[in-house]
Amino acid sequence: MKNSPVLQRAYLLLGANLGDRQGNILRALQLIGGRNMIEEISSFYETMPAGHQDQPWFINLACRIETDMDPSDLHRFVKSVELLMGRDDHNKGFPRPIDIDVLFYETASPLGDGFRKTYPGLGERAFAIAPLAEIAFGIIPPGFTKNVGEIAKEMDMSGIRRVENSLRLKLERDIQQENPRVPASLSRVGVTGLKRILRIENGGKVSLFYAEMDLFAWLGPNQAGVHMSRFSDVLEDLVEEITLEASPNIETLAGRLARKISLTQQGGRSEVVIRAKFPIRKITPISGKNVEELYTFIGISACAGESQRTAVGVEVEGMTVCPCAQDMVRSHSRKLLLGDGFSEEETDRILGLVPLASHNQRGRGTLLVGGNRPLKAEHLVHILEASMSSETYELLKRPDEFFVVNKAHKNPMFAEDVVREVLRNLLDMYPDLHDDTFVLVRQENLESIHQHNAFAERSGTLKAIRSEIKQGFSSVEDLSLQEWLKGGKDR
Ligand code: PH2
Ligand code: MG
Repeated sequence: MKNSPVLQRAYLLLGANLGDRQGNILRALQLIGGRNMIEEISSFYETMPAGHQDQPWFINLACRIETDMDPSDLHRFVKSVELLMGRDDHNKGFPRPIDIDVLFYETASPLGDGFRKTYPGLGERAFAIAPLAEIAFGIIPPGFTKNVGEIAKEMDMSGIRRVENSLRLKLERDIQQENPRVPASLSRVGVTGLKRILRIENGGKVSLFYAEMDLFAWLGPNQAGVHMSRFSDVLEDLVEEITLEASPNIETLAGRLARKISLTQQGGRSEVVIRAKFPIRKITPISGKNVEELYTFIGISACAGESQRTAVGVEVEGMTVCPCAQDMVRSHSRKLLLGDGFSEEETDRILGLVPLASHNQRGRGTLLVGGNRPLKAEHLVHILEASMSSETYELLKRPDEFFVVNKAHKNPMFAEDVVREVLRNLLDMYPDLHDDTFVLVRQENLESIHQHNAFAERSGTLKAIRSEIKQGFSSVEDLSLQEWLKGGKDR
């Protein structure tokens, strides 16, 4: 196929009056889109057959494509789609599962007049002009002096009906509003793993981020499902908001979504969790290379009527070295050194100088902070990284690798140690965080000598955590994230 070096805009008309007419047109669009960019499509139109009247009504639809094919190639291509869809070309002018016509090319081409021809009879065919007017209102087809909109206005449209909400079914009853067979309320109902691209605005600049989100509502004992028509409306609205409107950060976005869900569920409880990937620039420790690492930022918000609670957090991977294995290595080395004739004093000096082996692993840390004082997720990343045996890097030159291994082995930590270190670092770096602030710290070490992971977690208010760390009081309070989210009074 000889392809034009420039992309051309062309308009096509699709028609079907046999079989699943809309289905056939959608299938044809799929096939056309496999070789061309489909830029816009019209609604479906149900149209009276022109020409032979004794055949079923057609469904017609117009589309604009961007193509690198010249008119004769495009013509051959659309015929091949028709054949692929099972059309036999013997009974021209009679019922067919699909018919595709190239109406005209929009742009004048440097490649000659071949591009400036219009489908014969376009000016008399209401079934083509009606859908075309939707997507090419102001365009003057080659050979015409009026634009498509003007042609449409002067045309008899009596045999043309736009298909309304063609793919929607009218619900006879709202099944979700009926009483459930078992009248138990459900704590959380909704969708999980919804994938979206977020727009985050920072300093006037909008950036795109990949995110996954979970959206929930509480369900009363007399409701079979979340108010379904409304909940799907919510989700559609949410999608709009998420994909089109920029937010300053993900916790603000989570807060907005939670409020919206709650409103549409008559002020009932809602919860939104967003996990998005954000890049942060780092510099490798020795070679000083600029690298970009991906971190997971977390925004969580729960709403019930007027009350709302929102938390921001991060999930960060770093490295931990096992203190207890290192201790055994130290004892073993001590025995070897003493056995080889080194004195007690020399042995202690040596063991204090040289790095000691242990097993090490990737540690996955989570830090969530909830309350009225917004912290920046970027900062929480550094608190977590600073609280493990060593941070890790996606790209490491040899000397950097040594630095990381050596640093980690000088700083062995259990999962429990990491959680406590994070708490202390957070309190030290943000001394003026309010006592009501909620904190969750979790560390999961992906053990290299086991198949299982080591786990540690603390959640609660800073008031309780402070009183333990600063005053040595053992706290009875141990508040889970879910409990904290539910108890929201502050907005
Ligand atoms: N196509 C024809 C003949 N008649 N009538 C309607 N309503 N729609 C068509 O697409 C159509 C037609 C020849 O291709
Ligand atoms: Mg035709």
